[in-house]
Amino acid sequence: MAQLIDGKAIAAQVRGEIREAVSAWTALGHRPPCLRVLLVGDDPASASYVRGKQKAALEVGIDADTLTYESDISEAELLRIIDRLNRDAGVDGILVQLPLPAHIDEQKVIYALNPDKDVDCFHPANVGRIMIGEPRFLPCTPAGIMEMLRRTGIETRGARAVIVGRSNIVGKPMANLLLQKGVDATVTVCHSRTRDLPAITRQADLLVAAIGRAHFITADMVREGAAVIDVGINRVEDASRPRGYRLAGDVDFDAVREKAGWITPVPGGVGPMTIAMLLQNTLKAARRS
Ligand code: BQF
Repeated sequence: MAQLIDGKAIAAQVRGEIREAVSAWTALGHRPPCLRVLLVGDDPASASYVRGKQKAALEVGIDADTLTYESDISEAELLRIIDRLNRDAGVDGILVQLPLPAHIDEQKVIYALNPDKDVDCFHPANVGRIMIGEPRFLPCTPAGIMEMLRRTGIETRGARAVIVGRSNIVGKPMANLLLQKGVDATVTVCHSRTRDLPAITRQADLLVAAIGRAHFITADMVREGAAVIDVGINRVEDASRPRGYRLAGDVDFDAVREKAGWITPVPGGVGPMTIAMLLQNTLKAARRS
């Protein structure tokens, strides 16, 4: 039976430490770290994530505000807003909530961010810095997973890590962090075209599931005693819930927990750690400026 990795509790501890660090920073006479979140359109999931981020930021003493725009805002207008925030010395961190409406080129928006204020760590300059082992910011979800592993005492040195999913937000940066000197995992990245996926995932001491399909990782794909990290946030129909759905990860939790050594739940696993790392990046941005 796997040990549960309580991301919610670990994230609360990390937020407490950040709160102390923010307090020490302002005690030196600095203004509080300042985060501006840009939310475009009315996607309920995005709005909910943004509310959570702003609330968490305010609670640690970060000056956080969300700027919301109609879904028909032009790309040019959004770029002008980013340019204004880029040049505002009172703003440390800028987060553009993704996805953006189809008529806006996300890549163009990411390139427009001042890399010094890019607290999501999506700008190519920041992505490149991670690859060469000189990170400025760390990508929030992969960094949250690393912090969880460290605080749980899960060994990565020499471990066989298998990541399922190759997104720019999770899979690829996760591979890079696990490859860093001192972390020292041996990394395999799998995806939808991987041949005989179960044979590869069964080799994993550390399995990171970032596929985006509920219950995709089944018990037969997991090595006995492996650490299983579930990044998935999927809505599955559940008539017994008030909203008619519940959240499920990419891992078949009930079956896999019988076989794994450690496992993260959904909700309450990776998600809260992601938010804690956003706060850490914002504090980092303030200290650097
Ligand atoms: C939890 C996200 C897919 C697409 C865009 C806490 C979050 C989620 C879950 C959260 C996510 C997922 C975020 C829990 C931010 C993580 O208690 O389990 C927090 O807010 N996340 C996002 O901003 O955009 C996404 C997933």
